[in-house]
Amino acid sequence: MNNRINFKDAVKLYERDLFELGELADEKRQELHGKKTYFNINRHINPTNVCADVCKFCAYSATRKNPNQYTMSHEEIMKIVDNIVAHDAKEVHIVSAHNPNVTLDWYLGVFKKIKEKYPALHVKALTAAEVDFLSRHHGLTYDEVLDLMIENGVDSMPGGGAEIFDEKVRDYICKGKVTSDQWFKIHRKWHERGKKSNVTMLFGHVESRENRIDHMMRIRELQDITGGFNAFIPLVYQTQNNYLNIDKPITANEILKTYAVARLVLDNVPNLKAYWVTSTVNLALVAQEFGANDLDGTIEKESINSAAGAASANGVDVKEFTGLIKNSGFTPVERDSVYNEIKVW
Ligand code: V47
Repeated sequence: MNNRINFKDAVKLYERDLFELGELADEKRQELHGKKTYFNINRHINPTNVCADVCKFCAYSATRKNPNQYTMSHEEIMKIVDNIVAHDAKEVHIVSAHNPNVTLDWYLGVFKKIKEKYPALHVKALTAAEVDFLSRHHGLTYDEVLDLMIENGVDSMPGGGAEIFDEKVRDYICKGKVTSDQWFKIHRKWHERGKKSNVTMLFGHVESRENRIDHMMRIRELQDITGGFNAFIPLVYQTQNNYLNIDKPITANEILKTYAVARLVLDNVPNLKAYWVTSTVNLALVAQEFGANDLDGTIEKESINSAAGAASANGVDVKEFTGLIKNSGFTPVERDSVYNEIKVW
């Protein structure tokens, strides 16, 4: 592509006035999606918080500041799934900590149970960090883990575990976890199997603007090759109950600039998700004018970010959510997990 934004110019975008930058990103957003804002009816399930890794930003892991360990049984998970299907959910998003005390079948067998009972329910599960953990812990190659995921009914992979790809920052915030190269290797292999995934970026902690741009550039590079990323999801760092000890939270101005810059730099990733869990619903609504065209979903329950202070423990009501999108001048469009449109609300 000829008029691609290079690293230096991307960093310079941050120096622009917020509203000027927003207009540029909005132009791109409108070109791609008009006034449509996508969301889905989904439920997050986090089946265990027992973790072998020690990420400094994490408040969810039970082995850190949270003494309340839990590991759900397949029956408990299925009960939740039965309930959400009865309430019209189209997607279940299953992400766990890295639990060394459970079997591989505990991780994978539940997907098979879900698929056998509800073939139409989309299973988005296992981050690249979990794939790497399962591969190390059970002596399997990435290929073997990914094939097992498909055999057991995983439809797509979430974008977690990306954090910040810069190796120095990564070493500081989550040493020992999946490396950046491994993260990309796993997603590349997944895309080569004809499958889709997302990609996140955890920002607003110790990283610099340059680190964020570097993160986006690495994503753009793989996307040029595979085209397998559906959405880019900047996750705003939540400050509570963890070991990073950031006393100055990121400003709304910098968050909105980051969405806008992402919309402009990631010219080959179709969707930019303002994940309301970490940005707040209010800022996610504003982000619609700064490049974001997706607000994730109703979620119902979420444990990872809410442990660190996000107000997401109980999700949002779909009527209220779509009403807010409409009142902010956009069209709420319910989508499935791979962005087929289901219903205009
Ligand atoms: O990878 C952990 C992040 C992620 C904190 O693919 C934190 O559709 C903020 O990946 N502050 C898991 N974030 C969530 C995730 C996700 C969420 C929504 C949609 C999708 C998708 C993926 O949560 C982890 C980590 O980066 N996280 N601690 C924290 N203190």
